[in-house]
Amino acid sequence: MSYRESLVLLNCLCWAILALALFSSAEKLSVSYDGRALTINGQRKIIISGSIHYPRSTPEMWPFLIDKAKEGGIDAIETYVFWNAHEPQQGQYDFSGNNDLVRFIRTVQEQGLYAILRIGPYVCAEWNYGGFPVWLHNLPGIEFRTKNKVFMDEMEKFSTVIINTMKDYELFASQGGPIIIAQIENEYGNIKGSYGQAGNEYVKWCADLALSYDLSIPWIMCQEDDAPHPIINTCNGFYCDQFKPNSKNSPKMWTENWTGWFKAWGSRDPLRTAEDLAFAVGRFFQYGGTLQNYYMYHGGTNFGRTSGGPYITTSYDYNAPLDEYGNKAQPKWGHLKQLHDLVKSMEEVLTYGEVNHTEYGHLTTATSYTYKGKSSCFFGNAENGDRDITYGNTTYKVRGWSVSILPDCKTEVYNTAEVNTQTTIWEKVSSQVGNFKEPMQWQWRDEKIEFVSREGEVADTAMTANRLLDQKVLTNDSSDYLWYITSFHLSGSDPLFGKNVTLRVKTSGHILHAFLNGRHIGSQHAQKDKYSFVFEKKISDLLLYGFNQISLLSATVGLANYGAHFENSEVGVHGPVELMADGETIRNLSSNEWYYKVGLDGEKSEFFNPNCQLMEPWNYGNLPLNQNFVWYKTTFQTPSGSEAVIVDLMGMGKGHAWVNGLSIGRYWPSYLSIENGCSSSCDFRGAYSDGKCATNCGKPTQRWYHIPRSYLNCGGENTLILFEEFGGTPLDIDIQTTRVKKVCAMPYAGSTLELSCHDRTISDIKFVSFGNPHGTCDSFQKGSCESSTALSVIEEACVGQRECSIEVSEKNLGSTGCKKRNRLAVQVTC
Ligand SMILES: *[C@@H]1O[C@H](CO)[C@@H](O)[C@H](O)[C@H]1NC(C)=O
Ligand SMILES: *[C@@H]1O[C@H](CO)[C@@H](O)[C@H](O)[C@H]1NC(C)=O
Ligand SMILES: *[C@@H]1O[C@H](CO)[C@@H](O)[C@H](O)[C@H]1NC(C)=O
Ligand SMILES: *[C@@H]1O[C@H](CO)[C@@H](O)[C@H](O)[C@H]1NC(C)=O
Ligand SMILES: *[C@@H]1O[C@H](CO)[C@@H](O)[C@H](O)[C@H]1NC(C)=O
Ligand SMILES: CC(=O)N[C@H]1CO[C@H](CO)[C@@H](O)[C@@H]1O
Repeated sequence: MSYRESLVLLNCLCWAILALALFSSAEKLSVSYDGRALTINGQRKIIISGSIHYPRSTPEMWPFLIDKAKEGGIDAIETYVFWNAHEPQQGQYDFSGNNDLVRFIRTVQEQGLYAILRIGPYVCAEWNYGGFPVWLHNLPGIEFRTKNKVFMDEMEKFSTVIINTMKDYELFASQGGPIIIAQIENEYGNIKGSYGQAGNEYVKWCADLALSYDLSIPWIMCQEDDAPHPIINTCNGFYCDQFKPNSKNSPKMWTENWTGWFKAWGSRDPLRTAEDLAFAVGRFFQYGGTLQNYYMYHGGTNFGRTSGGPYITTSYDYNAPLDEYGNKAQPKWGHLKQLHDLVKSMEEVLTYGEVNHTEYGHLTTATSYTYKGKSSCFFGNAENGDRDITYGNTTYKVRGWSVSILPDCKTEVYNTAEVNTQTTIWEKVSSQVGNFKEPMQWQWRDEKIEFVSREGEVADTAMTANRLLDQKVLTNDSSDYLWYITSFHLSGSDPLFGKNVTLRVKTSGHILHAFLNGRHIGSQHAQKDKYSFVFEKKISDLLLYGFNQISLLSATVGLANYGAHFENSEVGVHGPVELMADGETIRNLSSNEWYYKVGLDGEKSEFFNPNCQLMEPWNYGNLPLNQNFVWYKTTFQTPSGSEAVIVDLMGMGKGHAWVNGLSIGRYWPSYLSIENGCSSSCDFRGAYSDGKCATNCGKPTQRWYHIPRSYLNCGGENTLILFEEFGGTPLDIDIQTTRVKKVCAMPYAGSTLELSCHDRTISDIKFVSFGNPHGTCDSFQKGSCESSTALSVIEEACVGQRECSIEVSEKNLGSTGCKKRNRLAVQVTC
């Protein structure tokens, strides 16, 4: 190496070291709080946060989701930490793929957002078993979430692993990282009463544990009235405006603002309107709130066997501002963005200003914040009827169930009930549209039915016992499936012969498939909210002289995740198992010798893995239809483009689906949503509940399943494998993509019309009226007055464009001759 070269090298090295130093000396933040707000480097802050749970999407999706959150005015991304995802077996940790917590927090940091880390490690979250690993339950002497040494030792061990990992990567704000707040436990206040004094001591222990990590950032406990200082107690709910922290030195923070609701098999689709959600947020800031978090901002997908409940669906869309696939759910996303931008512009006056509430009766209140001679106002009306209020010398109309924001206390800039943002209607289109549509070619194989041989043997049994055992105790939840197998003898003179004999099985859920002497005799599943049931089947015709055998396959559909002592909720066949005749128990089989076998043969042999070499090949031809316990396999091409990919599983019963060996979750399109309680109209006014404005009555609870693009081979061929347990027809299965179909908007004069077809262009204007139009998307009607030039102006500005934007005014769109405030209605096709 010449002298010159070495100089250059030295130079490069120096730059590298300098760059490294710059990178690692990211600004260390001092995060604290006072009675008003969180403070960052001594400045009070308004923080608008949104929940995105990393395992409910993929690392490839994270940058896009977080970017859309940032664009939507979100300052912080909040996530739980999922213990059972990270420690599937005791002491064996997994931080790979969708579980890569460090990569997720770094992605948040790269976008310049803050992070809120809710460690729990109890998380609820409609996640399997509330985030606890099932092996934890099977440790001797354990009791969850109370002063129990076995539990506390494991909780401390796991929490420490997480904290140390975050510390090692310098992810706490005090180290220059994005994490500004951490949470210990979760909503314990809701259930603490059941644990007596031990519960109080446990809360104290949690607080001490959190503080012992010495992170120099604030800790929170949500729904925890007795959170010991300096831990901040925070509110979860649909509305938190009336919440008061337990110390006047703690700020008012809202950790879970439910943007919609989750869905269980059999539930309708929830709809929380943009107007009502914005109202709740507006009121929270009106009444002195300074940090709020959307639960969820992006709900995503319960891949694999991660959904809890029981009976939570694979989709965890949550009716959130970003839909399951990561698309903007409009108008919610945009209506909230406008609110965020406005509230953030008022940060100083809201966090430092003097507050003055003026009551007008009828739940109507004006609140002003005044700081350094500048005032900002909120006018809130929590009744359904519109109200006039006089403030200063002006009379304002405040619409029912709304909050108006006047950043200068004179001009109304935003009202939560007036949605100026576009409504986007998405559609799902077959990925084969335009090409020659080839039917999918299916292969298949049977699942093995387990039984006990005459020699009294069952291959590969986990154990035998003279009693019925709980399913999760035996499986540690390593599979949804557990076989309960037994046999009995009938002598020729047995009194059972000649009688009307019924097999009766009581199970704690969630699904039972019964076999007698190798024949399938029936299947039954629990109903939502009632998980134990009795299976009964007449079996006289199938009984044999001598040896008879019974195989019961029990399947779980997500383990309980909420409630005091939820970890003890029974699953599987707890009995009794009886042979009945004339209403009486003739034989009680509960304490027979039972053989237990964990999981399916196809799971053990990895039928779902297309790369696995199987002893017996898959079958072609004679495709079994509507037959249970069948594995199906097909291939499909990766759809071109970048839109979200989904599979339409209409026609299938219930089972599990894999793409290229990766689970896309349980499917159950044959489970219909309840018939009643949907209506075509929706009044956003009045308190939200999960039955309000619901849709999808009587239709499959979930028909479409998300296939993340990163699970697909670029431009290549992919394998879809299904395990069907009730019986279905795969012939209508279709690979589809999502795209924008049409866009509607109804902005008021004074706001801006913003239309976007996302990746597509605006091809056609279906409706325009500027004046006093009425109706909703697809049913807009002209009113009594309108401008004659609006259509041509909008055509000119929008057709052929991906997006367009026009100030809504008579100056731009022509005079209307209307007496009242003008409004524009537009519908375009993409
Ligand atoms: C389940 O977990 C417990 C606790 O770790 C362990 O002792 C037991 O062997 C496990 N059982 C199975 C079937 O893996
Ligand atoms: C609060 O606002 C009302 C209404 O504007 C006003 O009459 C009153 O003087 C204000 N009070 C204070 C302490 O500023
Ligand atoms: C209200 O009107 C009176 C009389 O016109 C005027 O003197 C006063 O300044 C006005 N007050 C406000 C707050 O605009
Ligand atoms: C058997 O039971 C069914 C109903 O459970 C009844 O309809 C039938 O008559 C019974 N047969 C005999 C032989 O008792
Ligand atoms: C059947 O046996 C189980 C377990 O031995 C027992 O708990 C149950 O009470 C018995 N049922 C009847 C009807 O005798
Ligand atoms: C009490 C309760 O159900 N808490 C839950 C509130 O929000 C979501 C439900 O969507 C859960 O994850 C919480 O823990």
